[in-house]
Parts: sequence; C-alpha cells; structure tokens
Amino acid sequence: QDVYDHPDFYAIDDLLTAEHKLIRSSIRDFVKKEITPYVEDWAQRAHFPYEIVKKFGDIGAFGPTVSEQYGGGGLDYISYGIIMQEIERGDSGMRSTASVQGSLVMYPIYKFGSEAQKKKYLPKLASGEWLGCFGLTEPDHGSNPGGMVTNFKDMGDHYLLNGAKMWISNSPRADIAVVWAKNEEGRVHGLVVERGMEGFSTPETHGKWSLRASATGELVFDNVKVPKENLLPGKSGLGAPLMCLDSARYGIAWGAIGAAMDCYDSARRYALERIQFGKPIASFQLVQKKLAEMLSEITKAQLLNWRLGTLMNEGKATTAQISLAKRNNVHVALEIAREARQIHGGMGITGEYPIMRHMMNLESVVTYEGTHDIHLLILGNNITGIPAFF
Ligand code: TGC
Ligand code: FAD
Repeated sequence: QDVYDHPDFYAIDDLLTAEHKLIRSSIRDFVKKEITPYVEDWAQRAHFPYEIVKKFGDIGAFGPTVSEQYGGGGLDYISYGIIMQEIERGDSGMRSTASVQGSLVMYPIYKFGSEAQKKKYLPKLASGEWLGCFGLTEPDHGSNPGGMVTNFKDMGDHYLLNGAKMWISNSPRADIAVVWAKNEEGRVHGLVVERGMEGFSTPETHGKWSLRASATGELVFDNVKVPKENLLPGKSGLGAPLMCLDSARYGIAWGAIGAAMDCYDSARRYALERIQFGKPIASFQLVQKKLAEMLSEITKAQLLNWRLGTLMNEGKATTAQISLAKRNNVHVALEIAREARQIHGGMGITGEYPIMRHMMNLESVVTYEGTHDIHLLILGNNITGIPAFF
C-alpha cells in the first residue's frame, strides 16, 4: 500500500498540536516500513516477531505517558491514542504488544510501585530491553476477575505464590509478569514475577485464528518464592488492576479505529479499481452505502476518541466513558472490517489485502479488556446504579 488516505472528514487534525502530528507521521512511517510489509507473513505463520520489541522501545511506543525520569515519553493521552491508532492500523497484535507493555505493565509499576521498583523496571521496559505481561485472567475467572484463586502466603522473608493465569499477551517471551493474586485475607495485590524464578513457567497457547502475530500464553505458579520487595505497595484491591484496564481500554478505543481506517482505505481504493458490469463497483449505490457508513462510523469514533483523550489529560475521564468508547469503537471496527471484506469480494479472504487479518484480530479485541457485553453492563450500572453482573 503506497498511499494512505487518512479519513479526517470533520477536520479533527485542526484539534491536534504540531507535536501530535509529528508523532503520528513518525509512527505511521515506522509501521509502513517495519510492520505492514511483513505482518501478513508473520500472521500466516503465527510468528511473533520478537525483534519488534526493541524497535518499539526505540520509537517511544512503550509507556508514552510515563515520566521521562523513568524512560517514558512524558507525553499526553492524545499522543498515546495516536500511537495506538497508528500501530493498530498495521496490526492489532502489534498494538497488543505495545499496549500491554505500556498500560498494563509500566502503568501499575509507575502508579503503584516503590521508587526502587520504578528505577529497576521502568527504564528497561521503556527501551524494549525487557518485555512484560499482565496476569489477571484465569481459566475459571475471565469476566469476573474478582473470583480469582491465584494466591500468595506470607512466609516471613518471602511470599509463596500458587495458581495459574490464562490468555496472557506477551507471556511466552516476557521477562517479567505483573501478576494479580489474593493474600491470605483474600485481598488482591500486584506482584512482579521475574522469568527464572523457580516454579514459574509460561506455556504458549497455540492454534489461535486471531492475533496470530502476537504471542499469547499461560502463567503457571507452582510454589514460586517471590521476594517481598516485588509486591507493588501503592494500591491493593480489585480496583488496582481495574485502574490499569481503564488506561489500556482507552488505547484500544483509538487502536481499533486504526484497524478500521486501514479497512476503509483498502475498500475505497479497491471499489474504485474493481470493474464489474463495465463500471467500477464504487459506482453502485449499495457499495457507496457501505463506504458512507464506514466513514460515518469512523468519524464518530474519532470525535469520541479526541474528546475522551482531552478528558484523560484533565484526569476527568470515568470508567463508564472509557467503556462506552472501547465498546463502540471495537464494535464499529469489526463491522467495518466485515463490510470491507464484502467489498473486496473473494480477494477479501486472501492475504493480498489486510482485511481478513484485521477482522480476525478484532474478534479478540471485542472480547479482551472486558467483553462487548461486560462494557454494556458497566454502562447499565452507571445509568441505573444497579449492577447486573450477577
Ligand atoms: P466492583 O465491585 O465493581 O469493583 C471492585 C473494586 O474496584 C473498584 N473499581 C475501580 N477502581 C478503580 N478504577 C476502576 N475503573 C474501577 N472499577 C471498579 C470498585 O470501587 C471496588 O472497590 P472496593 O474498594 O469497593 O473493593 O467489581 P466486580 O467484581 O463487580 O467486577 C466488575 C466488572 C465485571 C466490571 C469488572 O470485573 C470487569 O471489568 N471485568 C472484565 C474483566 C476484564 O476486562 N479483564 C481484562 C483482562 S486484561 C486483558 O484482557 C488484556 S488484553 C490486552 C491486549 O493484548 O491488548
Ligand atoms: P467469559 O468471562 O467466560 O465470558 C464468556 C461469555 O459470557 C462472553 O460473551 C461474556 O460477555 C459473557 N458473560 C460473562 N459474564 C456475563 C454476565 N455477567 N452477563 C452477561 N454476559 C456475561 N487477560 C489478561 O489478564 N491479560 C492479557 O494479557 C490478556 N490477553 C488476552 C489476549 C487474547 C488473544 C485473548 C483472547 C484474551 C486475553 N485476555 C487477557 C483475557 C481476556 O481479558 C478475557 O478473555 C476476557 O476478559 C473474557 O473472559 P473469558 O474469555 O473467560 O470469557
């Protein structure tokens, strides 16, 4: 793809600063050079390109909102969103690698870690020297992480950790894992578990039809001795991991629209080039309807993202506002991918075009970080004050 027709129907570019635009063009150039030419092959082979980790570190894709003092970018939330959007325009799995490292590994260490933990882990994670993962979901506790059974006991000079996590992005190659587990009183805490600790293993999950260029696996803890200094001291309770999810879900709201823009862009150009019945298929009303609806949904989602980003910058965004954006934007991105697939006809199922890969990836994005229906229930709770999760 040599031309990227960035849809900006409502001139949202006018709301961005020169720095935002500079960040966007540099990440876009990186994605065009380092991801787009190879990602189809990686996905077809279910290969996680580990070398991307260092490259993401070099371009500042890890922890852009973390202070520069710890190796982060010291940027605002609009910049973070733009980075996620441009990476996911390349591939949702690549964005997963970056958003897990930034929002789910660096963020909890930055917000809840001791000074020693911040100094030890953040610079290496920011530079891509180390890769991290986030362990919340368990085999029997996905939407309901509060039911987790992974636990740790105080053994005097260390903690003893037991249990298992499932569906963990980055786990097979991670150097460290931020793990959420209950203490003897049933209170949730975050612990940093390092590769090499005895009894800690990270088996890979095979056979995915989605996010095939991203490594996913388990975290297994069999009497792992975790040093006491590895407990995150700043916050406990389920609210701690849920705060991290707020940050990651915000990034996904932007990211999913990156994938949608790539599908729209490809569908628009294909429709103008593909001739049937002696005319470009773009001249048929039914194809125009698909394109017009895609552009409408992308535009609404862009406005939502921009406004949510300004609220994040002011520290005013609520969990329910983030849920609305994550739910809406991933849903419309998936619909756009499906419609783009139709416009490409048979070609839409091949790796010649990015559509089928985006579509399959988005089937995970609609489920992880809170499913489509869980976000609806978060909104329902916010509207009525009545939790309907159980
Ligand atoms: P609930 O009773 O509502 O809350 C428990 C405690 O947490 C507090 N809280 C928050 N605190 C800070 N920020 C937030 N956003 C918070 N939301 C809730 C709340 O006040 C309460 O505090 P306290 O002091 O009273 O204890 O919790 P619940 O058990 O009823 O669950 C609510 C529910 C279902 C919405 C929540 O558990 C949920 O969001 N479930 C979905 C699970 C999920 O999203 N998992 C994601 C795993 S990570 C992932 O998917 C990564 S994929 C990444 C990638 O590859 O890109
Ligand atoms: P379940 O919770 O079993 O849900 C199954 C269905 O039941 C869903 O449709 C759901 O909406 C519905 N449902 C559940 N409860 C209710 C209810 N109360 N009311 C109505 N409907 C309900 N987790 C991590 O911790 N770290 C990661 O890095 C991570 N990466 C992931 C990567 C991939 C590729 C995938 C697929 C998942 C990843 N996850 C990760 C896990 C992800 O967050 C969970 O899959 C998700 O939270 C849903 O949990 P579940 O799969 O157990 O589904």
